[in-house]
Amino acid sequence: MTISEGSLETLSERIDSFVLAVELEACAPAFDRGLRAEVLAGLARPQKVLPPKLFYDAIGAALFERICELDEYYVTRAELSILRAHADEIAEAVGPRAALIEYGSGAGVKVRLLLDAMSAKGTPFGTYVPIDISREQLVRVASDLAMEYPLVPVLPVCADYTAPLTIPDLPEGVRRVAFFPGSTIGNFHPDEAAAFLRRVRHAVGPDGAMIVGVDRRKDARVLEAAYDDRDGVTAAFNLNALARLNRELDSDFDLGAFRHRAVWNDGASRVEMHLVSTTAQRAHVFGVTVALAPGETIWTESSYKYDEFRFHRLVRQGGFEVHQLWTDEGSQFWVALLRAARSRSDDHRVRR
Ligand code: AVI
Repeated sequence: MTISEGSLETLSERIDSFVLAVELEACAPAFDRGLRAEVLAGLARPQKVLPPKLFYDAIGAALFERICELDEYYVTRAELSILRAHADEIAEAVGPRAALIEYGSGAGVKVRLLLDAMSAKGTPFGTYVPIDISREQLVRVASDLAMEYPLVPVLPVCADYTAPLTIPDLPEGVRRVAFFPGSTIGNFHPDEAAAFLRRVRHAVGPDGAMIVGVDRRKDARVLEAAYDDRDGVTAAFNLNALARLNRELDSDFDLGAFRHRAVWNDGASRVEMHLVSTTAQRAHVFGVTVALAPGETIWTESSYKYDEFRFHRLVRQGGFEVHQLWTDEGSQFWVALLRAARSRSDDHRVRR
């Protein structure tokens, strides 16, 4: 389905069309076979690991919203302050009639700042393509946005963006700009982050760009407090990974026999979250027995923090170039504008 700026549809036609677009995408069930296999393989490793995407069921998403409001968790505030302060320049970087593709659109709060700035400047809109794994939220947010911004065609895609995915057909010649706020790039290990950026680079093409939120390296105490808050919200968020396995994967973890740990690993430049077993215990996951010794941990998340050297290296590996870095007053965070670097396959495309 292609919706161009010139196609004059009524709002209800447009809402029907994007609901249809969501319906047409095969959206994975909560626990598909792939995730189940990933969980079992992770729990069989010498250092037990669980994939961080486990956090985000409805309970985890609500806990994450509370994290974003915590005093200790500066990340969301810092990024929002940059997006607000530089919305005009960022909107200009997106440019007229560009397709804005948001990876992990969530509640759609941040894209509104860009759309508002574009409206204020009179920049003609292109298509907005929100990608999210949560079908319910995607449909709700897409319909809200279509009503709030009737000139913006919305083409939602229900998919797990950590895996390869297909972007819907867009009008020929339209510039594509990926939007990936929230510093979720930090939840990928660097080689995964580079592979993700390469997929995005492929999706946006040789004239494309990317706007990405990146958390910066800083004092270890600030970082550890951000991931181990006084109110225990992050601890509950972490434990929800096991609670979810109990709810959805026929597991029997004793949630009272784990505690939350967040630790800064300076050499690897990441905050690690673990669940520490406080006792010798056995749990059963989908019929498989998992034994834990006292003090043994399940590593549930990494949150990488970047300095300029590390970030430029990652961006190069991902097939982009850093064009601009905006930061906040406290220099805690960056919103980066990346431009596609030339690649050999582009040359090939040009020659053809
Ligand atoms: C989603 N992501 C960027 C968050 C982060 O900061 O790494 C997830 C999170 N984990 C604990 N607190 C927040």
